[in-house]
Amino acid sequence: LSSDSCQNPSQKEAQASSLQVEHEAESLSCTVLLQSFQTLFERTLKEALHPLQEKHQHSLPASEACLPPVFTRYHEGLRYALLSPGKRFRPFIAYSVAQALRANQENLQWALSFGVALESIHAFSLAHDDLPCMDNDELRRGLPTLHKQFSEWEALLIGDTLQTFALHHVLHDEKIPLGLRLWASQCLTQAILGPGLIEGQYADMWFSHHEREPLPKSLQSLAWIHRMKTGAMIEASVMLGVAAGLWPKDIETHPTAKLLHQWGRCIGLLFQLSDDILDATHDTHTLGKTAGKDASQHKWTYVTALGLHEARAQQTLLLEEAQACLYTLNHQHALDTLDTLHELTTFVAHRNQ
Ligand code: GRG
Repeated sequence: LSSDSCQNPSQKEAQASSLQVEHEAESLSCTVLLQSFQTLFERTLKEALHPLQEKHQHSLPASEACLPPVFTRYHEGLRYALLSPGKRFRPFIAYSVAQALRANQENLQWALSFGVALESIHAFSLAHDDLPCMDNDELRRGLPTLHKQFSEWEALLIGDTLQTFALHHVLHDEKIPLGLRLWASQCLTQAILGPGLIEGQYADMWFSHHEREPLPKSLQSLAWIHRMKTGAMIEASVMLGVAAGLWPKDIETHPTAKLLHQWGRCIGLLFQLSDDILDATHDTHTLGKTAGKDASQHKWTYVTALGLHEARAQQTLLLEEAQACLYTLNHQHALDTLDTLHELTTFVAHRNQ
């Protein structure tokens, strides 16, 4: 019997509401940290695109006067996709993990550079996910989606660019040790191909196109799709933060890295589970993207499969599992710099956009 069962209902209620207050305070504190990170990161992200633009300017023969305006529009598209106001959550995870591992200023710069790559892959995935042949969405981050603002073929090519640019950025960052650049590139390709982002999206699309067929849909398969489609990039964000913080230690075998990876798995799944709940409970204006799409597009999500109540129960279980990883890191591995990661965990579960 858990100690819980010895409590009377009013004790339980009081405990639940004090936990809620604690969660709200942690979420709020994470929101403040995230905002100050965004200010720092926005400059890095803008600067990262410069070499790409310069490459085109310098490679064009002076006689080709008709080409510069073409590429001006292409670069506008890249900026629109990459710099539109997202939460920058994946770069924030990488940076916060590196900070929790007491990374110095140089290592934190590496984490920022990995953040550019993470955000670029993320922007590619959003641009392609919004296309008419996929989720067919018109609103993203409170703005017209990339293909609405530009066109379908432009959104496709800009998405392609952003995916390759992510790896280009990491591989060419000479401030990062070469071995770490290679490790980071492998980590990113694994998040995409792992199986990862693309297979997760493929399975998700398959089920939304075959919703009438009697397919064996277990909760385990749903968790797998969520883990691949959304979780893989969040796990990669954690591991890139670990690499920036621990390099040149062996990341594959380091006990702290293993526990942080486990935490990353939990928050990755939690992020998508919260997204399922937000889609069903919040309006389009708050989300900055079309609400209620999972039900209207027959998506297979925790909410459509289990109902809102059970989805919330699963959310609580995952939140506890994620926090348990951090407690172990703190108590068994004497890592005492985990406040932000605790706050970040609660934020993932209780975010409202
Ligand atoms: C097209 C290969 C390919 C993959 C698409 C990203 C994705 C896979 C699908 C998007 C569908 C979706 C909304 C999934 C929910 C989780 C998620 C990735 C939400 C968007 O991420 P946020 O909340 O967005 O971090 P911002 O705008 O803040 O960057």
